[in-house]
Amino acid sequence: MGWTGKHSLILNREAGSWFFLGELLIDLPLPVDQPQEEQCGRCVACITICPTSAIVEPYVVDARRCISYLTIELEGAIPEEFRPLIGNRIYGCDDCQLICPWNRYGQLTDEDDFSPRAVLHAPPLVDLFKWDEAKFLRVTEGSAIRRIGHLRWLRNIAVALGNAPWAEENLAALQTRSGEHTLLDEHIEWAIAQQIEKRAAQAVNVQPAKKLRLVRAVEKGLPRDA
Ligand code: B12
Ligand code: SF4
Ligand code: SF4
Repeated sequence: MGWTGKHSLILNREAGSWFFLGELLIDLPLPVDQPQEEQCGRCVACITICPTSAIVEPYVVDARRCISYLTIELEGAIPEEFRPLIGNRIYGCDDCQLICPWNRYGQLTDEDDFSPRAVLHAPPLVDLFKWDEAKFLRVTEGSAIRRIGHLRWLRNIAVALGNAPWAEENLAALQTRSGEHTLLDEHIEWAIAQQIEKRAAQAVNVQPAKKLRLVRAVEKGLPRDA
């Protein structure tokens, strides 16, 4: 089927890593195929691009550092050291796959359910933060996002708002949800402090080098996903 890439995901020559792994239990005697050779070679792009240095050595991911774990699986507070590194990723992360040269060969599926939903395609964070639970459940019906629930959804957006460039509307949005839940409050307070700090410094939004490199790689190698 493929080989294990240094990011620990399975890579296939034709599909890269953009596929789901599934399992069928059947009683038909199928021919046994040959294992594929490792074809990462000397590339270490996934390791160096990872925003939180979660790929601690080739083929080894420290799940506790992975943004996918922090934004999807973790139920409690996101450790403070990772919050600034999460940027605006509010549900999972694909950076180690976006940088991978093998994903240039992946084809788009005809399955409509895998296409971005219009309402979730690059909406402003402040709009997402306004959704009440009923709207969150309605919009994410049939999507994996629904699994994290409204509270974790708001927690993640609060962190992203804290990481956003200074804007009065970001601060206002954060303040409107203050006092709703202790876990959310902890992240809102952190985010408000970030926003106020940026306002005070009148900071210019300097994009971190890793982010600029990833944007260049996606524009060149994966223009479809740019
Ligand atoms: C736990 C998990 C995570 C954790 C930990 C990931 C990690 N790298 O350790 C977290 C939350 C961090 C995570 C993140 C992501 N994940 Co994930 N995750 C899983 C999940 C649910 C279970 C994997 C697992 O640990 N199983 C338990 C172990 C014990 O079993 P195993 O891995 O199958 O290994 C067995 C055999 O393969 C074999 N084996 C494995 N290694 C070796 C080595 C030797 C020497 C031997 C002899 C045997 C052997 O023995 C093991 C025991 O039976 C799988 C889905 C699934 N059900 O498998 C998806 C899965 C691995 N994730 C997937 C994806 C896409 C992601 C993300 C990109 C999600 C995102 N967009 O945010 C990120 C990528 C992060 C990364 N670089 O790994 C895909 C990978 C697709 C692919 N092409 O490989 C999977 C397969 C889901 C799917 N069905 O498509 N994930
Ligand atoms: S999914 Fe993101 S945070 Fe997790 S290992 Fe890949 S690049 Fe790192
Ligand atoms: S980015 Fe490079 S090292 Fe990482 S999985 Fe892809 S080919 Fe392998």
